[in-house]
Amino acid sequence: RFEYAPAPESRAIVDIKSSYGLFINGAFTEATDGKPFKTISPASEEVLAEVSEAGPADVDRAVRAARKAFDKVWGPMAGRDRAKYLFRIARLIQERARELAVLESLDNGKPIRESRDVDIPLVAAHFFYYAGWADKLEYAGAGENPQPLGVAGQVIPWNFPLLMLAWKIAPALAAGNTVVLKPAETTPLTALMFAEICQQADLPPGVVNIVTGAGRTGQALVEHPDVDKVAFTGSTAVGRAIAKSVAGTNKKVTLELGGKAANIVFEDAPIDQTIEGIVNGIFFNQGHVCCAGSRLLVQESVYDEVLARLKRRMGSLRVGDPLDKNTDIGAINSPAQLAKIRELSQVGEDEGAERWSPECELPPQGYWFPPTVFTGVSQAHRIAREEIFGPVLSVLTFRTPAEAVEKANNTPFGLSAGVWTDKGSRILWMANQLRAGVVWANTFNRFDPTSPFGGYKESGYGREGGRHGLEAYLAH
Ligand code: TXE
Repeated sequence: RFEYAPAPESRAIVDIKSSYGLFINGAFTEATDGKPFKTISPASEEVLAEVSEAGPADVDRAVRAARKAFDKVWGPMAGRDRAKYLFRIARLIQERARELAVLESLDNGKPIRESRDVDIPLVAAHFFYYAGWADKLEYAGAGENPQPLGVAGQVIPWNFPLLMLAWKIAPALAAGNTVVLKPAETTPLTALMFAEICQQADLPPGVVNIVTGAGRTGQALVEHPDVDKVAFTGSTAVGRAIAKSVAGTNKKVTLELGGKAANIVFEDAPIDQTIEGIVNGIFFNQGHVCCAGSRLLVQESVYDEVLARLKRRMGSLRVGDPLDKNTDIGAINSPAQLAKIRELSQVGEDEGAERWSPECELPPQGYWFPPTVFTGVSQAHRIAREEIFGPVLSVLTFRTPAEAVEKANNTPFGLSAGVWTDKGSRILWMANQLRAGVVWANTFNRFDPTSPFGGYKESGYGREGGRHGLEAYLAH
């Protein structure tokens, strides 16, 4: 089927150390009160490295370092000087892009084509974009004399490890804050390589601190009394717990939580583009995407055609080695996530929906799930309501635009939606009716540092990206 097969990307280009400490005050240091843990490649189950777990005392050290850097160096620094560091970081990310892409694919399991062409270029773009803001905050609508908040405690998930770091760190630093960031326990390695990049860029010690560990470390960070701002991306359950734990304090909070986006196909949609958009919407990054188009709403008149073409396209998706440049769907990030995807898929069958996957051979080692579509799904089914966070699509139908809106909005979430139609007026009408932070028209999963991103309802609050993302780190 494939005439040209480029050689897989080589893992030899990245130098992974056998163990990593925490990055505090500009240096790597041993944890004083936590046990090391292992991070593995989900595609091979090979141990990649041992990583320190930060306990409360380590988190406290990191927050103190960030406070000192904020008071003495970064807060008082002129915006144009902060910009220089951010531009330097952005350029170093570009220089080390290939290493970062390979490391991201190894630790996360995502296809190299995505880490190389999407994740890492967007990471650099975020730093370039916010570098440009650092010396312009007094102007351009950011209010009069805006001030940084202080120390930001940031907790990120495993689905876009370095990109979520960039979404958090770039605006925080541009606005004059210092940060303590906790990457997810299954994907800490690119954050630690980013720490090396901070050293290479001569970033003043304490401006960026990386504390690795699991939920306990994250909790110690968000609950630390000297943290001024909490930024979290992850599950709705943990987001709720964080909101409760900071209630009654002066901490500012932004939460970016789950989603169950509707991808809505009208009968006049451009069909080839639409099929690609549906596939990209749910199978990009193994479906580990908070804004994934996991509910496909198809107008009844084109249902048969859309389904037949979608299945044919799914049959050509290649599942396998993340470092193979032909791979479309990589490994599921962890056994826990695989168990969740399997469980919800079983629930879908038990509730009476019809499950279909193309024939596809999965590698013997590692964590894998085939591209899957459920038809005959009703709105009450759990697979139409709960975030599966895997390569699993639920298909529903509608007859009228009003019915499409009603079904699309019938969810506790409100992060994103997609509309496929030839009619410009319908796009505008739908965008106004849909209760979602982002509405894509004739495209899906498109990200840009200039565009704000964030949710309605249980998808959280606050916006990241653009000027809005900067405001989340400023006081007036
Ligand atoms: O999330 P957690 P998990 C959804 C998705 C997925 C489900 C579970 O549906 O299947 O959540 O994923 C840290 N205080 N999303 O279990 O636990 C944790 O260490 C502070 C959607 O991985 O929320 C990690 O760094 N921090 C989502 C981060 O929170 C805590 C992306 C996210 O992990 C903590 C990820 C605590 N008490 C999962 N407990 C999206 N919006 O993109 C855990 N953490």
